[in-house]
Amino acid sequence: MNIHASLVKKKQKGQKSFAVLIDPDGVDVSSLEALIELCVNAKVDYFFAGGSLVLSNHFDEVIQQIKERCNIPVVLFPGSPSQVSKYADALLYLSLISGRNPELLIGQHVVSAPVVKSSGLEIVPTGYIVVDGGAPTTVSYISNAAPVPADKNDIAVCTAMAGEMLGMKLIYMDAGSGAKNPITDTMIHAVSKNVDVPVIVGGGITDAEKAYLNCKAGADVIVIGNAIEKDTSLIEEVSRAIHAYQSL
Ligand code: 1GP
Repeated sequence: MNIHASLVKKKQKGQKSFAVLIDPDGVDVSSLEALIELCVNAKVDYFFAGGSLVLSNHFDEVIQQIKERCNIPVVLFPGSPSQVSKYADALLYLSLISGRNPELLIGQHVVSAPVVKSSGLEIVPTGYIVVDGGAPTTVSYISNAAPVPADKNDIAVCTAMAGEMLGMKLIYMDAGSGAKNPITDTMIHAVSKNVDVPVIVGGGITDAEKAYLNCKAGADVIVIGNAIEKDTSLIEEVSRAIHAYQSL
């Protein structure tokens, strides 16, 4: 299955997707089975896997466990080149286009290119736009790059447009893991109406209503990590809200 093609097809049909973010470092391998079952029952569309820090070495193991237990595609959302696992289905090949740190725009890509290419994964070039979430997040600290100010919709729009014209196949707008303020609906709307590629939105989303409103504003994929780690009952509610949305 081609992940990018499926996202484009869903966008054409106005269907929205729900991605549950698993930080292989944050997840307890023994509790993974229950989490996977909840996601399967709730019809979660994708697992995203990755994190800003590498605190353990069970990245491959977590991906393998997911693949063995369900058919939900696993998409790598790597915080560093070490988070490449051949067991996943696809890799978001992120370039931090909102920042001016050459390492995250192209440097790390050069260093890891042979490994990424030989992984056999579907590689999806993704313009990664970090938006100020109201307090420093791990991604804003680690990236050593200023995020887009939360109220500067025009900067986010121009960044996304430039990313699309450079050939990026997805735009990922992220307020950062556990962001105090998620990205505003007005910014999501402004970006999504100015690019044709699917738009992924994440960072600080904690309830079904916000997920639904983000879809209404133009997000094609909603990503939630932290809130689910705290309360897994959200999976069902959020999934229902996202899938209930069907644009005209
Ligand atoms: C972070 O977009 C993701 O990169 C998800 O953020 O953990 O806050 O849901 P949360």
